Amino acid sequence: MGVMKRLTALTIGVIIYFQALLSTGSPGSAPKIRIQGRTAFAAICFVAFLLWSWNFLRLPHGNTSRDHPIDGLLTAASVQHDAWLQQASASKTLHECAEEYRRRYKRHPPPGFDAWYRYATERSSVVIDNFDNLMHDLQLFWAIKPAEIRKRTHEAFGDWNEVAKLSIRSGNAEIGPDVKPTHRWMLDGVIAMMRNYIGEIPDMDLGFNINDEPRIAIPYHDLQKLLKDSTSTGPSKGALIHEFSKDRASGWNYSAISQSDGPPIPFTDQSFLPSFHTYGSISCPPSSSARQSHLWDTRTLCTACTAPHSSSIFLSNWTLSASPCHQPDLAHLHGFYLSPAAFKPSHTLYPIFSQSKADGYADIRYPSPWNYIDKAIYAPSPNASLPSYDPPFSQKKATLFWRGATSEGLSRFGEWRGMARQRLVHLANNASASTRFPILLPSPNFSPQTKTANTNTNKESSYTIHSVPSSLLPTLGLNISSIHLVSKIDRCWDSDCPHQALEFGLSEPSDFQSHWQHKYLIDLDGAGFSGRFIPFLQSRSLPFKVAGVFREWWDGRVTAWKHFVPVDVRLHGLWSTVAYFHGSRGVRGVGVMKGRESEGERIAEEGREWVGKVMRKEDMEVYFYRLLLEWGRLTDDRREELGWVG
Ligand SMILES: *[C@@H]1O[C@H](CO)[C@@H](O)[C@H](O)[C@H]1NC(C)=O
Ligand SMILES: *[C@@H]1O[C@H](CO)[C@@H](O)[C@H](O)[C@H]1NC(C)=O
Ligand SMILES: *[C@@H]1O[C@H](CO)[C@@H](O)[C@H](O)[C@H]1NC(C)=O
Ligand SMILES: *[C@@H]1O[C@H](CO)[C@@H](O)[C@H](O)[C@H]1NC(C)=O
Ligand SMILES: CC(=O)N[C@H]1CO[C@H](CO)[C@@H](O)[C@@H]1O
Repeated sequence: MGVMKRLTALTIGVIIYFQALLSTGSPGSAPKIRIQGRTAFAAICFVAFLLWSWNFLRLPHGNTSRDHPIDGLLTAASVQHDAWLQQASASKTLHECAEEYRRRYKRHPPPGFDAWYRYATERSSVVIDNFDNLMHDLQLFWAIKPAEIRKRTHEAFGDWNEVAKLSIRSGNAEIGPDVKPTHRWMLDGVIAMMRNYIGEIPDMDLGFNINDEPRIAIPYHDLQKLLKDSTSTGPSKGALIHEFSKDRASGWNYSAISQSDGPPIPFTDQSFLPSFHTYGSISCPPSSSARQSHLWDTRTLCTACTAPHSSSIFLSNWTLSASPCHQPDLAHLHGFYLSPAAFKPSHTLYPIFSQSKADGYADIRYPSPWNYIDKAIYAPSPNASLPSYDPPFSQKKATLFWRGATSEGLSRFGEWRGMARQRLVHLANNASASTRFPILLPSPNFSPQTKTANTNTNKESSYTIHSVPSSLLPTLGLNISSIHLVSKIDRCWDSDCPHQALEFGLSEPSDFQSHWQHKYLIDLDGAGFSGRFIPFLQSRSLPFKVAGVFREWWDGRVTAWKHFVPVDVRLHGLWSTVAYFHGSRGVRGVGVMKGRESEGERIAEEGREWVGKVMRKEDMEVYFYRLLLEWGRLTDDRREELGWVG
């Protein structure tokens, strides 16, 4: 398998040039892919040749595999999901749940754990044991004294800092004075999410990141020290205090906190600057390829970057695909790393609550109010003759659908060429005829023609990666995408605006509820958390989620290949993934593949059912409630003695 993977990867690296978008052109030059005269002539001859005969495809350009790797990924995903569910929801009583907590996290549960448990079980929370995301996000703060955490919380507030203050005192929440009206919804959503249990939350202040982009990236050596200092060896044995300290409010009284000369400014403004090497990969080991290689040839696919999290050209490990450490090329593949639109980060561990973060960041994730207060909802019409109706999968249009804006980052010097959204739109609409895509199709020797001649076909039928020029995609039946930017080109300066408009063309905005007409929906993160992924999961359509860089509170609750289809941010396996579900008509009997529609429908339905169990508003409340209890303990001067033992 290892050898095969490597061979396949090598071949793909040589044959595809889909990343051409990001490697050509310089500021001011025409934004089209420039093809030199001779190359163009050769390309035309080449395509003509291909159209005349499918022979090219008969030459296996990659290695073959007996089964389609996605078959294996689907099976593995079911196993993975079952295992996850079992450990996430094992406890049946409060006592078991507390024991499991101690076993997992090597501490006693925080005060108020019993009330939290009641709240969660009354709302039928399936997930009762696994809050690893939350615990992971909070871990480092055990290395900092509570008074220091409170001081840093205070220092982080402010209009310029783009951190909004929320104070909880005696069961009431109050929004700080600096919050911009445009971001008030976020804090209103936060308060709504805690209103049922706010009486149980101890007095404290919280700092919410009003930007989409995460804020805190700790350099590797500092991170190792924090990790070392924060590790618990086991629940304390001594006498425990079962309630939060009574006088907590005074701990948040900042006039008592000594200040250095002038107000400290914890953040620096790094908007519009490349961020991968300064922040994105700074927490990776110095020996990792992300820290070592700064230059990248963007014309070729970095197969060393994809191999660890891929099976053939398909994404096989969702968790690992988020890690920047083995992916130096990410620096050029996402707007957040190329030129973030609003980015005020810090290398110091400030406590910042964010709606999502990139792997390696130390923000504290909480469920996005965007979803909680219905900023984007799944609300199909019950009337089957309206476009907002959500029909059964088989009755939907066979379309791979995406609409969005260029909001991933701000483009000044042609950075847009590397941004994932722009690359997707280019790939779907504007790939030059000679751009070739790797598509795994049945091997020529085992084409249906051969099969008819030789009815005794054995199970050896294998798949080969074919290098298919974009001009042949429609012939295969893969011209099913409807992928466009809408309204206007956002977040650009000077000539980067008209250049993008010229390259992409723009379509009319569409009603969010009209998504459900389509079988395949693409979700591609922009500047931060995805507002639409939960509605996509709720629908009967099949979400294709591009593994961009951001991860949210729910990571792990839904499983890639079980509840949604993951796609590598480089997009090199996109068409082959589409072909798996949609099938390929082939050319002259070669490359024919029956689409696994029923698998697509099954994933869509399983995702729909599952999201209704673990990503409901109630689940967001339960997650946030537990997060706030943990945070209450972390900021309590007597935190080492606090604990719930029952
Ligand atoms: C995926 O990657 C993670 C992180 O490296 C690892 O712990 C996990 O075992 C991997 N999963 C599979 C199925 O290989
Ligand atoms: C459904 O929508 C169609 C088209 O607008 C309309 O003619 C019809 O009356 C609607 N049916 C119901 C039950 O509302
Ligand atoms: C796309 O495929 C359909 C058949 O499914 C065909 O009729 C149509 O002409 C194709 N469109 C393009 C742009 O090739
Ligand atoms: C790219 O495709 C879009 C949509 O088909 C079109 O409007 C635009 O003009 C194309 N761009 C170029 C440079 O051909
Ligand atoms: C065409 C090709 O490269 N085939 C190779 C596929 O991989 C096996 C080993 O797994 C090699 O033996 C083949 O030569």
